[in-house]
Amino acid sequence: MFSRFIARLAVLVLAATGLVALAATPASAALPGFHFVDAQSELRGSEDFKEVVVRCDDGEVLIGISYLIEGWTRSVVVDDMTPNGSATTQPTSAVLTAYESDPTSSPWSLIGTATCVEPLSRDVYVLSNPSEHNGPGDFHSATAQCAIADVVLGAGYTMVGARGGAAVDELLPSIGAGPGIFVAAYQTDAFSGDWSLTAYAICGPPVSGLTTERGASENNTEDKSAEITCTGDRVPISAWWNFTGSTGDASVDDIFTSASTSQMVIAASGLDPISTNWRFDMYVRCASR
Ligand SMILES: [Ca+2]
Ligand SMILES: [Ca+2]
Ligand SMILES: [Ca+2]
Repeated sequence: MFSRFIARLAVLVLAATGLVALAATPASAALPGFHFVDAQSELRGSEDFKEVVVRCDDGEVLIGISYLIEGWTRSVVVDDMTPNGSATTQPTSAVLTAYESDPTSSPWSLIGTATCVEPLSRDVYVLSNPSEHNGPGDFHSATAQCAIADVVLGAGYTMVGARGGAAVDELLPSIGAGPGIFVAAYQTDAFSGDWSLTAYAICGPPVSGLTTERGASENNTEDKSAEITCTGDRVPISAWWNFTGSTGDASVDDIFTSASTSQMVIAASGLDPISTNWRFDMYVRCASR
């Protein structure tokens, strides 16, 4: 009698545990529903400006932004990769724009990619901050910080007034107090007008397996790429870079994302011929799927 009772109790407990586990599965998964969404600019000719909006599916949250310039890349710069969302609204889409840094008659287009997941254990939010110095100048930089208990999942930036005249030299996790994003841009060719740069940090709760992996490209005068593979069951959610030696003469053409290979590739090219060696460091945010 007693043993039958225990056995029955055990079955009931198992059943209850099973129900709890089933109900908890979406929230406890590291990155529930993780996938990439791509969208291509409608304009794909030689127009000097392209824009594309990339949206996560209904009910999903955006945690990372990347892009690919298709076609002619040597004189194209991505001017904006701006998430929507705010300190109180979860991001769900991003606007990407690109300009020709020098006129070309070659066709090109812009493909934006969003890293999308189902809602995490706490809300994802976006904090932004403009550069301290907005106006003329060769160089602008900006930092956006997340709350100390949270982590940076992704990043974005917006330039105003450069219109192809400036390229992002660094977009990487900030070094300093708390999690954040640092972005810096140089003029590609000197211009006298006012321009500004704003940093966006896509912030959220710590997710399991989260690391920042680091790699580096070769150091030479050629166009180049570098790749980082996330280890184990982990996937890349965002990729960042830091050029050395190019000071606005090189820019990132592509941030390839591949969920199947867990790899991210960054490809960069000279906007104008560069006669001295240049390179970039690469950073990828990896997290358990
Ligand atoms: Ca053109
Ligand atoms: Ca812009
Ligand atoms: Ca140029």
